[in-house]
Amino acid sequence: MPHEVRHMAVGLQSSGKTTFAAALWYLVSSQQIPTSLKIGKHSGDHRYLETLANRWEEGWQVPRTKTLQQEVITMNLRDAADLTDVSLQFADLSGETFEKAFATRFLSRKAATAFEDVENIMLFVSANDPRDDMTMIDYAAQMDENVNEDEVDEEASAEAKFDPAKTPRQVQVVDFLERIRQPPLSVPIQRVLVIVSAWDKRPEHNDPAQWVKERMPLLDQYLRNADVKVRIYGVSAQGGDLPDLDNRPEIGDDAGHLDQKALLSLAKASERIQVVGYGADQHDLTHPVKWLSGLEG
Ligand SMILES: Nc1nc2c(ncn2[C@@H]2O[C@H](COP(=O)(O)OP(=O)(O)O)[C@@H](O)[C@H]2O)c(=O)[nH]1
Ligand SMILES: [Mg+2]
Repeated sequence: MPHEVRHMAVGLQSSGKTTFAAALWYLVSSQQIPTSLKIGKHSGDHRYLETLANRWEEGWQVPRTKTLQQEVITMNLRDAADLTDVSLQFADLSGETFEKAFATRFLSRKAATAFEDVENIMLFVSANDPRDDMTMIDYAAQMDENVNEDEVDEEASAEAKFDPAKTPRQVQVVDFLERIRQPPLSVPIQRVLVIVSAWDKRPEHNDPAQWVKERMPLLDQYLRNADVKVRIYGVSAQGGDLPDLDNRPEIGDDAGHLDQKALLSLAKASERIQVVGYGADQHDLTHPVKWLSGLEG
């Protein structure tokens, strides 16, 4: 009997989820190169995924305009040998619902329902994000010139209101993971798959686990002690920097075009994809998903 496992892919805005979904859909539907998991049973409406995959194939960023965005993406994959169906859902953590939940400790029933029957979590963070967990004092210590104490506006900082959106990303992400594992949601997570996206922006060392340790030490500590199985992959789903079709740069302005030409010149678009970690084939985005599904030895 085939059985089904359900995963939820989560991450703050711009952490690379939609691009991953577009590249994954292209990869499994084009079947240009062998993959660990195959395209799954047909269910639901795939038009949105097809739009994304077409945009991706043509060498543009995935659509970011509101009218071209869908809140939740679902796709089905399949492990042929095991007869296991894998259902993968993608959801944005920021935006109204989750940002509010972080500050108010209140989550809407609709948002909570999305996590029913979810087994494992795929968490996106981006190697392209600048650090956001420093304060002015941290910065001052890094600057060559000393900051004049008199110039620090004590009153302004005392009056500043708490803005949940300014909470460092790793704090929001750790809080989110812990919150869904605890009652009342009590999602019985056994595996967490961390995808460090935009891995083409990686540091010299090419070690995704090391990147998390250096750049998101709180998340790193949490995962080490959370009593879940963890894997950290580096993924470049785009292969490099691409322009945005809905916000096209002026003709002659080369910014944003940087890697488009080189990426489009590859014979198979699937070969733009780069996956790093745990012996995954270079372009096999399904390798981490197979592990998340408990289908790897
Ligand atoms: N350089 C590079 N940029 C990427 C990659 N994947 C995504 N991005 C960029 O990161 C930004 C956010 O990606 P998106 O998939 O929309 O993130 P989402 O909000 O989590 O769905 C976009 O500007 C993408 O073009 C990648 O592999 N390499
Ligand atoms: Mg998105």
